[in-house]
Amino acid sequence: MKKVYTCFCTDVIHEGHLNIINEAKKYGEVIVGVLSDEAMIRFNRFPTVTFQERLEMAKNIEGVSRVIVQDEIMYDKVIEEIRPDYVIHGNNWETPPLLSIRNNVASLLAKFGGEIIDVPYTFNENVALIDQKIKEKLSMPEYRRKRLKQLIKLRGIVKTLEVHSGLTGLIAEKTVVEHDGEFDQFDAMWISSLCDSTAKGKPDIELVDMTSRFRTISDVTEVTTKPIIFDGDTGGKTEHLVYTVRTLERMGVSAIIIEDKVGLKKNSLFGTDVEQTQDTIEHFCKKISTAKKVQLTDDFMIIARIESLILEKGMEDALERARAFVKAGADGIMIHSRKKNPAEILEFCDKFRAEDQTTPIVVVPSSFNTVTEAELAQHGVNIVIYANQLTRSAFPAMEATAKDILRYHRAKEVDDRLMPIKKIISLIDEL
Ligand code: SPV
Ligand code: MG
Repeated sequence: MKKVYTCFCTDVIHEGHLNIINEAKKYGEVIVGVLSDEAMIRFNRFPTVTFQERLEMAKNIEGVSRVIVQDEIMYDKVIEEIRPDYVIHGNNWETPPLLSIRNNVASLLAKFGGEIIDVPYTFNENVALIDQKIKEKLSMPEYRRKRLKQLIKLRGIVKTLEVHSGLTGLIAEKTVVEHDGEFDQFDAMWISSLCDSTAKGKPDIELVDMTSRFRTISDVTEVTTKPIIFDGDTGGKTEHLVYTVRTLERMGVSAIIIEDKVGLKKNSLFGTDVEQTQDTIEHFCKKISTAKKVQLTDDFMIIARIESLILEKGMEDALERARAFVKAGADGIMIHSRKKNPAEILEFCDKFRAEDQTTPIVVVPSSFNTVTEAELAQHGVNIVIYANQLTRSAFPAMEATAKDILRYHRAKEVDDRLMPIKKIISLIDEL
């Protein structure tokens, strides 16, 4: 009997999937591959049901003879393993970005004369509603909040992009690329104090108050599903921080990062060019432990940010602080540097990992931007934050457009570099 293979990347079996199975049956024995959690997160969205449940769902479909695990988006391994006569898929893979998967399958099948069967993709109100319900579930605070911890376990490194509005949230949520045969997308979002302040035309000195920062979070949560890491600056007064933690948990935020500085906070990238005062170990530990005590869920993380390298206090000071902050209850350590070279960051990571193999490490490679995610992961980093690149790319683009309109007394000259209105509208979901 001929073998027909199809891969499922779904939390819900709907009529579209059943249609594929019914078509597949006409050609032979039907084998379904279920995409692993890791591959699904990279390619599509975070699963709302467990991998085991997805396997069971596929097994229970009438006419499916065998279910296997597909742990990569590309089909090389499964095709090698089962050598199917046919691979069947909805014809939505005839256009990018899915087209690269179809091309991958076509070239693999060509080696032994296998064939692709494209079936018309089922898209109707019912299917759209199912899709919308999954997104709604993912955006709920109780689901969103715990996802950062889940991602740290599932992802080699959690890729986090700065967002400061609904629109930038949508970019972090929806941008998927296919590059060199691999799909990728951001895992999480960073509500940067620098960019949240900059978007409001204000300096990054804890001037934009928490009520306003919460409003930014709310704008982002309205239109996204990915987990959020909040830049809590110094955390403010401990008596205030406890309220902030409660509010963030309630909003479905996954983590707050607080830095060990006191007094008027300035942006770390100024380093020692401006006056900045580091907190004492004792005082900051008390802040951490008090904040940990008020936390209500197990999902939320309080991450301690160490400014010793920024303030040129040395590696030993950074490590001593890391030990103390973890002991005080910190769920993670963020180590920062403004050097162009990642050497001191990597040295810290190696030394910290030699003593502590489990506490998550967070880094923000704004200055040391030559380092790759793979290198960071090799040195034990769990979360990488691209903290300000969206803002820094948007600002010069907007400024150049404003200048050209003034220069030419009309908008014609800038038109070529503008996104068509239709396209920007298509980014926004309608109910
Ligand atoms: C931010 O994005 O606001 C940060 C990171 O705190 S940095 O600007 O590098 O200090
Ligand atoms: Mg900040």
